[in-house]
Amino acid sequence: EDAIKNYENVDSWKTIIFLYNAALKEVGTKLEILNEEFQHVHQYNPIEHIKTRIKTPESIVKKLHRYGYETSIENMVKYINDIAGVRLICSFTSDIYRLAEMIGNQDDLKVLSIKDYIKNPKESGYKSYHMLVSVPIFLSDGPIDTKVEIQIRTIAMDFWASLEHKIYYKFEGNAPEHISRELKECADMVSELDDKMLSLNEEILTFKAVTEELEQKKLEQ
Ligand code: 0O2
Repeated sequence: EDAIKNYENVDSWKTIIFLYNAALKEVGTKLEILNEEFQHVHQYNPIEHIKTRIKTPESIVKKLHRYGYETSIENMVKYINDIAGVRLICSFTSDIYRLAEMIGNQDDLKVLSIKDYIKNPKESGYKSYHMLVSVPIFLSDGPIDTKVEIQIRTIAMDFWASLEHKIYYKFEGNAPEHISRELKECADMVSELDDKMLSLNEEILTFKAVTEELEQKKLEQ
């Protein structure tokens, strides 16, 4: 309710784009800093890379239409949650949950909703962790809470999602049965790959920790 009230002054497409761009910058910078801090403390980057995007006007109008709403600034702001989108690509599934926790702990971000499509994948096989947050954008006459959708996924999940997205659009949502089936098989392979990479990495980390401990002991002798 509050967030919607804050948008009362938002009356033009230009203002909307300005606001959502500002929100993308805020959240993008925030995540970069968290990633750098993590590197500084743990010598490890949970984020492989960050992508940001503003949804195109065509895509916004299409989504409003799909939801059964008329095209208006008010409806856009109210019903389209992913006008501003940040995608965080990680190496391992464990990074996703680590990042989600870090984001949840930021006092200036309000987590509005979470969709865990990793624990509960979509029909299509889609996997990703979605967080809808709002960030206050401080304008000259006060702050405006602005929504940003954060999608967190592994490199493998991202590879799958971008291919599936292309195919989905090519066939306008009606891909031949065998393509959907094979895409689902690929989604299972992606999960298997992610699980294997994670356990391999854990083994490497344990090995590294043991070797370092031995080295340390040798030095102390
Ligand atoms: P596009 O073309 O990527 O922009 P909401 O109103 O937010 O509650 P919504 O938007 O369906 O409902 O939320 P959800 O489920 O979090 O999905 C938002 C976005 O996730 C989608 O945006 C896609 O980018 C991505 N996504 C969801 N399901 C799939 C899928 O099956 N395959 C792929 N490749 N991506 C998916 P848009 O606006 O639907 O599409």
